[in-house]
Amino acid sequence: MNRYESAKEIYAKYGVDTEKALEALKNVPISVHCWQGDDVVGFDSRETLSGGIQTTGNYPGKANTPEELMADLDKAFSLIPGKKKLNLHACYAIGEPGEKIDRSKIEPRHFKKWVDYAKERNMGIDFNPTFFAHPMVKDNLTLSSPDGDTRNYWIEHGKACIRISEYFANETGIPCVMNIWIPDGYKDIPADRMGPRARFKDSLDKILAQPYDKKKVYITLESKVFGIGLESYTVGSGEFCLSYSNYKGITPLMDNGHYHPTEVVSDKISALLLFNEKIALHVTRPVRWDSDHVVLFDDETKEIAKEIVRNDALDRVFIATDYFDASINRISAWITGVRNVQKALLFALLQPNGALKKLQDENRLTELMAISEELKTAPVGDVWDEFLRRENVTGNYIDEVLKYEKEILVNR
Ligand code: RNT
Ligand code: ZN
Repeated sequence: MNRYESAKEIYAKYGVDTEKALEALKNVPISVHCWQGDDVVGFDSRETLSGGIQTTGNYPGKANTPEELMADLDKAFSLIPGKKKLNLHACYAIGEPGEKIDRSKIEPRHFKKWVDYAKERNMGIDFNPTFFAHPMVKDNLTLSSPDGDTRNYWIEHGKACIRISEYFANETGIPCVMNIWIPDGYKDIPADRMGPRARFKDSLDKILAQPYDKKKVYITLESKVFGIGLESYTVGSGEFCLSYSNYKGITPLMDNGHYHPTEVVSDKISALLLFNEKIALHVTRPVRWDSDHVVLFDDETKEIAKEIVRNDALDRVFIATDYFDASINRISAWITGVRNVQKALLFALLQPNGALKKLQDENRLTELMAISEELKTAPVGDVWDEFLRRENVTGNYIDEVLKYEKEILVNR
């Protein structure tokens, strides 16, 4: 008997059907963030990263051109099983040679090459306006700035991004998730907390006045607790963003690096699912702070996956990765992180979720603990290997990545 057949039998004893789990996993799209490939630089303004986020490390081989980033994404995608979506930021606009791209006036044509790329690979595209690393960010503020010209510039950017998101959906035939995150905040204690939030609210209202097809574009709003250099006050806080999403009927997005260190997103998912048709996630790994480390197969990632699976919400949660590590091979970073999200989902799909719920409801908590612990060492790895085999993807990706590094990356 091979290892998969043996794992299948072991899981069957718990009442879990591994075939069903594999079938479900292969249909879950993971939106892969393009910005791991070039340390969140992009191709338009090419300013150093700002907005309270930072990449650290200078591992060789980062992508400098659209062609390089596409090639690197291809390498990563070839080593990631399952369904993928491409997650782009507006700063990855591609202009004509010599063209100076104005973010408030970006157009679908600036993303034509990305559309061709996605179509050739049968992928959908998700999108993000880029409200950072740009000369029009004034005093760390964008949509909440007291300066009307600054606000208007970024409102126009937001509206342009909705039009581009709709273009992505039309071209690929797959809905586009457009996520709004702004860095706005203050390093030190502000005198007015309401003013910036009121202006942010008004700016968002103006962006959302752009007509769009709600079946094609899902607009999400991402909250945050603090940024580097913006420690005391964040305009788009948890309460602001969740309230705003509900007020306008858009989708809340939770990034698991954006909460106080002992607060967990896994506990928030059920609450949001009760009040939102869809929710969105940025899966990352915060180490002591919002450090955006590569996602591992760790407890919180598994717990997030369990909450999605056991609440039967695989088609209600938009799952995207969001991290940027410049200290290791960036292609390996992509593969490791995305695979771990998928592996966590598989782990969750291999739990006897109904039976475990029943134990809780019958207050048989001793058994619940014992079985849950046993399941941690059940042969999930053998089922994962079977998934890779069926998807025609090698388990040992590091050899391929290092070969690519030697042949391509170090020569950049
Ligand atoms: C920043 C947010 C945001 C960014 C990306 C690049 O803290 O997490 O999602 O990481 O938009
Ligand atoms: Zn994020």
